[in-house]
Amino acid sequence: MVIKTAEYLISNVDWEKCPTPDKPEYAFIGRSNVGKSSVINMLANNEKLAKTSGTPGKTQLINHFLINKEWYLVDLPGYGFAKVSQSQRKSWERMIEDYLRKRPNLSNVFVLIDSRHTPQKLDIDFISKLGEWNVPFQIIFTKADKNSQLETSRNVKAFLNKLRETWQFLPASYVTSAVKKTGRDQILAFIEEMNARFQRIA
Ligand SMILES: Nc1nc2c(ncn2[C@@H]2O[C@H](COP(=O)(O)OP(=O)(O)OP(=O)(O)O)[C@@H](O)[C@H]2O)c(=O)[nH]1
Ligand SMILES: [Mg+2]
Repeated sequence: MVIKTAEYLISNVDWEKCPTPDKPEYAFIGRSNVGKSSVINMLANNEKLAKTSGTPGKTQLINHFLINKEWYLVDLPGYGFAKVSQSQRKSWERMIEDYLRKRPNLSNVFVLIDSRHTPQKLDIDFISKLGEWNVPFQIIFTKADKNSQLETSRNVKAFLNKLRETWQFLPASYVTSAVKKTGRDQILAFIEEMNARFQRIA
């Protein structure tokens, strides 16, 4: 898919104030600093679209971007960021849960996992929640350029094996590097397919 236009639309704390749900939507979630905003920029081919930062906790709201005037990319705050108050964490969790469970045009959630690490309980638990909530998702392994291919594939395998302990069928997964633009074409191909499906249903 060719990206012709990518524009920032709006930031919200409230799912009900998000743009009219008349277009297919793809949200990106994962631990703080895992690379959500960077993957969005890679897909949109625009380094400046979503704000990235070396300091975790950069993205704090539900941010909508309109791509090719046809579909939405959504940047979400990360989970597992230690340096926030208990009450702020609770309100983020509520905001994200409401958004994920109630947004009617959410075609898929991409859960981002840092490919440099062995499986983390926080990520596995979050994925279990998505299952409980019946939210469709796929997995994006990030920052593959930071490790050797061998190390990356070892971590990817370990993570998927961990998921197999509780999931009968595994979702699709992608290995990405925002720096090298690895995985971009595969993710965009999936989005294109889902967009076509959305048009048929609508
Ligand atoms: N080498 C490398 N660095 C990356 C990659 N993706 C992200 N980064 C770096 O990781 C840091 C965090 O990236 P962000 O995209 O801001 O992460 P985020 O998940 O949006 O973070 P929060 O909004 O704080 O939750 C930044 O310094 C990025 O430049 C990648 O594929 N390769
Ligand atoms: Mg971010």
